[in-house]
Amino acid sequence: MERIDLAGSWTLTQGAARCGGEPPDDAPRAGGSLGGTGSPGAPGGPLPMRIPGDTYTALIDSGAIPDPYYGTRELDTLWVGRSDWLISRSLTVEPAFCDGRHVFLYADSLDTCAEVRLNGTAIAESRNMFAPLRAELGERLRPGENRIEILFRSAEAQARTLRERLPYPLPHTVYPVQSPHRNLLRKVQCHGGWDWGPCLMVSGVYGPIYLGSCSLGRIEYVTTESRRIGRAWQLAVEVEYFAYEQARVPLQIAAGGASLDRRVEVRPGANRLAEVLELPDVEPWWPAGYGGQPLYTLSVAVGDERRELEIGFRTLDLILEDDAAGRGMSFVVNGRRVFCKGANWIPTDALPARQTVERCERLLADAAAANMNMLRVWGGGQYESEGFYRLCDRKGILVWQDFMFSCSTYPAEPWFLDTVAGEVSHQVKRLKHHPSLAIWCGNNENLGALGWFPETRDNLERYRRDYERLNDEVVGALVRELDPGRPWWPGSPSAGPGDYTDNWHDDSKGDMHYWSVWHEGRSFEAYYEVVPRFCSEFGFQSFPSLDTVRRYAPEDQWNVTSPVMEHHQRSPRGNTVIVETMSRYFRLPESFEDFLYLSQVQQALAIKTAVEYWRSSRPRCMGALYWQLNDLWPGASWSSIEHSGKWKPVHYAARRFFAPVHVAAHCADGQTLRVVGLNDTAQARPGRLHLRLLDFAGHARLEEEMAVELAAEAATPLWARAVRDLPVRPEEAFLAVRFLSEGGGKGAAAAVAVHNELFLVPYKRCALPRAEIASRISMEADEALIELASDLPAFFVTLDSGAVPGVFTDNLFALLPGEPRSIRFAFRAEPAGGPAPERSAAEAAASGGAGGRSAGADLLERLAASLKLFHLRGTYR
Ligand code: BMA
Repeated sequence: MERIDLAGSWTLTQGAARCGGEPPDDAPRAGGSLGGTGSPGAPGGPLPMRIPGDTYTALIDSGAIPDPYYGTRELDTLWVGRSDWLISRSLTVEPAFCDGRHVFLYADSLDTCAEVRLNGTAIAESRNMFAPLRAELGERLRPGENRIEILFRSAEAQARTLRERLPYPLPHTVYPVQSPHRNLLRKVQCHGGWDWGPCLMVSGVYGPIYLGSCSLGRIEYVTTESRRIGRAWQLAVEVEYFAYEQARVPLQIAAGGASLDRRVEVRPGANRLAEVLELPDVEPWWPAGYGGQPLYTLSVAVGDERRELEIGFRTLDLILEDDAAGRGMSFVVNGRRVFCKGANWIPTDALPARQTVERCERLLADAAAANMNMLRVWGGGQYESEGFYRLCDRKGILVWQDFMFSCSTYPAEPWFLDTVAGEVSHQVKRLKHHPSLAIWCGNNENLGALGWFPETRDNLERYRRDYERLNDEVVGALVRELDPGRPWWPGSPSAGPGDYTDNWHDDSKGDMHYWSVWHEGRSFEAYYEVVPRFCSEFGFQSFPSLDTVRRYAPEDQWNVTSPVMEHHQRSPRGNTVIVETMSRYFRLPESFEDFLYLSQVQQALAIKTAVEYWRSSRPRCMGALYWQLNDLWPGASWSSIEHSGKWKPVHYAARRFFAPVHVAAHCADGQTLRVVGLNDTAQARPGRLHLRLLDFAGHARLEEEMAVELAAEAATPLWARAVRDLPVRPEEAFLAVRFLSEGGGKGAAAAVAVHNELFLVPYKRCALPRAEIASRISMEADEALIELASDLPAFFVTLDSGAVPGVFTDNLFALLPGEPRSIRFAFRAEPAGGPAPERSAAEAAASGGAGGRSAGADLLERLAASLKLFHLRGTYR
């Protein structure tokens, strides 16, 4: 096949003018300091636009609208989503491209209500951004100059029209800034606003777009299924080949040292060419922490058409087993039960043009660095790019893949079911070969949503039937048909296939979304009241660090209840919950920056409490995915990584509480202190456990050291003591846990050194002394070395590098007298594609190079100038 790639420069025109519509009522106004930049209004003439790309980004790049992430400017740009937009370009076609050949247009991710014209003639329409468009062009493509145009009708306007045609209302969750009836569109649901994101109703093209020319036909999909037979593997390969004519063509398939070469008969239309290869000698693929990720190239050729895929070999089963507590839920890979540890993934940016490969790769590397082995691609976002899944394959990150439906009712009429069927079959065929893809899941919280709205509660049977039609009879049925070897899960949360009970508060079976801490305002101790079989969502919000706040709020807004800070908080009770929790556990800070920091400490404590307790309950609990890994704009949210890429303290904590070998401590019943060894590896870990009850002057009031063994793939109770038997009052001391295990042995395990602390009462009740922390910073190789020592116990010690991007070797730790710590800081550039940070000229100069000196000295100077150190205090004066 030959291609003319249509990526690159196009022009963008506001569609209203072109289509004879009226300009929108709320076209941009000139704004004040927080709002618009004083831009003159809707763009007059055509503007340049990069494809792949989106309308908002093109308008921002041309200066026609301000960056919507700053201040409250988002509100000044809502008109963009209410307009129609036309993109166009010319292209030159050589005669040989068309002569005697079959020509077509392919466009992936047309967002969303798109009409395509070639040389003024309508050639295709698309209404679903999750299914590609393939249009045969025939004579309409001519040698020489051609013009292609795509008109994007306002998705919001289309949704309103669809709403008017519905026989009965289809309610969806409502967010502070939102686009109504988004559930009627096959468009990324969170484009229309969410409880952590803006409403930016973008349109554009986000995937490949090209003209293809072929002599006989084209490969549309290559899918695989592998089966283990003893030590060998059987690889079933299916090639979907679209032929224009009947013919006999050569078919070649090769993978892992096996190959076949034969001639096959194809007929006009779609052909399924199915073959099986036997591979005697391939290494299995494992999730991270369980083994390597060997990948093999599969090459397929039909006629002169070729396709290559990277594939891996593993068995994966979802085991649902009845037991004393109900029914277990665990993933078993190559025969080993995997405790799934990770987070929920949302799109990397609200503006698709800013979703760069570099940012995706950085986030996945950071997930792996925090010992995650599973990410859930959440149903209110998008099926991710090919690069995302390929990286998950390479890093050993299992993917829990939702279909893109979330928190709403959805239509069950034929027009909707048809388009969803096309979407599901495309996505399944596109992604099925990835070894990282662990499970298909119908939707996010749609079953629960049946109980959220007066309309659904009053007519539950009707909406339940609609749910079943869409979710089970279309999505589920197609998954079972097209990918029978992979687990299908009806929704998240769910009690399991065929069970329509709401699983929100049931920890006996299925996956659970445990939101009582946060949405119901319960304390962290509520995590001890449940042992989910698999917790696919639980979370706690924090504010981002000051450097991120600076990127959206001017200094006169640096107070959490200021208009801009509230605008960047989309969870309706969000700030109230953060403040209430703070008053429950801590003495209140006085400065804005301490407030941001303490919000991050309590977020880390919440997630740590849950994960350590649930891991301690293995094998009853076999998965914990917190809400949420990343942010798509800067603001308050449940993320563990800020929009800029900076790790929040909870991400450092995750690296410890998700570590394959860890030691947890809790006092779940309020009476007994327990220490539990957590070991997900296949080898038992012997080591020395050192427990101390230290008072706040740093003196040991109880000290015990013992040899212990952490059993393989298990939680091992190591020590317990009744609180009433402790030699101190609970508010006078804290427990310091140290576990050391030497490396070596079978499988050459690495040495492990765990440190963990537990307070016995809320922090605010303890008389924390004023610790003095001495620090020294120097350069060692290309990293900064920060040496820290404290005269008294200091808690939740956190280093913040300000605007200097990079990662510390540890953070959010206790610093005890006589136990200095050396922390290293690895500098790294922010990945390409983020928004231009709003900073003052002086700050920009400080984050740029000073010139004339060694790069190391320059980096060190920048870090030393921005570095801040936080820790918990009894008083902030
Ligand atoms: C969930 C998710 C999201 C939401 C989050 C925080 O239940 O599925 O829809 O953003 O909680 O409220």
